[in-house]
Amino acid sequence: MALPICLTYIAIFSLFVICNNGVEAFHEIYPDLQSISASSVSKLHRTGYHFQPRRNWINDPNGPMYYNGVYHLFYQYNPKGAVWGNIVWGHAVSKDLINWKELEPALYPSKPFDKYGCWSGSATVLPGKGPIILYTGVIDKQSTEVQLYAIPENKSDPFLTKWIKPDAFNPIVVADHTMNASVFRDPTTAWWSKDGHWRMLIGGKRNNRGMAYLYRSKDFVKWIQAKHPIHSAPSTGMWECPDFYPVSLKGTNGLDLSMVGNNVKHVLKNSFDVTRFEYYTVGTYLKNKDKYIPDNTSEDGWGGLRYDYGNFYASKSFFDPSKNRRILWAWANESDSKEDDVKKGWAGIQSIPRTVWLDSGGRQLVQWPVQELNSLREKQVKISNQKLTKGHHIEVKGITAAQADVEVTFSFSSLNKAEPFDSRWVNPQDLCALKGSKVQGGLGPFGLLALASEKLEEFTPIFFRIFKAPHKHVVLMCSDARSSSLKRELYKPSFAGFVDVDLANNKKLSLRCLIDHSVVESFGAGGKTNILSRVYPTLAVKKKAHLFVFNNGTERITVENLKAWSMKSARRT
Ligand code: DQQ
Repeated sequence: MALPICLTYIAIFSLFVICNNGVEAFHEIYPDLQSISASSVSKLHRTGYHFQPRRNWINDPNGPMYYNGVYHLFYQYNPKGAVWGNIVWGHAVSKDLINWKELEPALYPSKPFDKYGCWSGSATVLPGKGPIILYTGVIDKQSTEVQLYAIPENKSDPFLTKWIKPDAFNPIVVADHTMNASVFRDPTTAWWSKDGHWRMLIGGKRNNRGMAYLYRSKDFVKWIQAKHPIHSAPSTGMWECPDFYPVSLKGTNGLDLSMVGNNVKHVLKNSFDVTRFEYYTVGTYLKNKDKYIPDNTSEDGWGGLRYDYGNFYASKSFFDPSKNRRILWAWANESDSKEDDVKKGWAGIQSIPRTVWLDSGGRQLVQWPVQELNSLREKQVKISNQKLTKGHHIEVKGITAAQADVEVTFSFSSLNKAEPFDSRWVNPQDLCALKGSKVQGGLGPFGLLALASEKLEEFTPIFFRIFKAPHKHVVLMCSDARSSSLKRELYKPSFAGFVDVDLANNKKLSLRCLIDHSVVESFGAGGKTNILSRVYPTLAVKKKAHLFVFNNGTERITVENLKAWSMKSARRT
């Protein structure tokens, strides 16, 4: 992918440029709005089954964990308003990752070392000892960040409602004189090694080099910085919310963080503060050297792999020992304007928790909504073997199209009509903007029109388009918000990613879309390329929302099998 334009400008002109990708992932500071709570909360675009608190602002998922039969989700939360500020750790618990009970905030500024905010962090369950939270505290207005620990007041409380920040040893890590303490945050879950040490990472930057600093401890409270960061990369800016974990080369099971061995690779993900998109690599953890070396199968930087090519930031994963899986969460940030966030009294949601594993090719990850989500499926409709010629769309009738789950497999008999691929098309998002769903093609565009109004004044197309490059086919997947709403003051990007599939042997592409009022969360080719879009339709709302399948390419497409379900709302207490 090309360097974002704003970065190029910085490099060339050394100017200060605000690199805003348009999303509210930047949690800009609006002092006058931070503590204004809406008198009522607008329900119109609130989600039915994606997690969001009852009101106000939410951002990063924090410290997700499974402990004593209960899933815990903490999250960055403003208890007083619908913009970022007054940050505490909101807390919700669940038995199934879908139905949630909201509790009082677990961490809130109460000590000199977190007076200006309890920022992101992680939880580690210590065998025989229970969970410990590591998080970032902000100690002053200059945003000096220190790392802190907190423990449950009562480990037998099934919901771990109250947390204590012991004065002894806190802060457990502070930036040394060579570091910039205002870009030093977001400790990871710690892993244990046979040399008797716990290890964890903290995100940062040196000059413009993104850093994942490594720390070691024998007792979890006295931490020593390793000589080198576990990994760093030039020109990537501040690395927020690092996540580092093992993945199995065999099968889809997740692994506990401390797992090493022959059939294990590692993943390092960082959230790049400059554009608020995140990137990961698959690689090798040299534990004796305390180093992580990314494989050369993908770029280590701006052209790298992404979990999701849409509104998806500050993600965090955890190992679920009850089902031997690794689960990934992220903040699905806003595309609505801050004025409307304030009016509606809320902003931000969480993605659906996704199971994540290494693809059999070993080059990339695969993600899929946790199986528990299927418990919300109710009325089902099906379409089988339906031919779609150029310019046709067919309505999927009989479900609640504003709150639905759709799985579809498309097939085609030939690749001959694929359009030529221009090697200058390195940025999928630009290509999607150029070749949107209305631009007629050869093989594609075909896919779904979600949250569509009856006469298609509004719709969010999620679709594939296939190109022919000299030695391979290039598959583009788009989730294009440009026509999603008649409302103007919205962020409406043409999110897109390429899909690494071999179509020569299997002329099929599958798509799953989770549609939930103001979110369309899509999984292409079984979860190889994923895109979450936040959209705010004005006509295609509630019962007035429709769902269509479409083809706008000259090659005839077959909807081999489509299943769509109305989704019940998740229980929120
Ligand atoms: N959000 C937190 C920080 C983190 C950022 C503050 C990422 O700890 O770096 O709310 O969105």
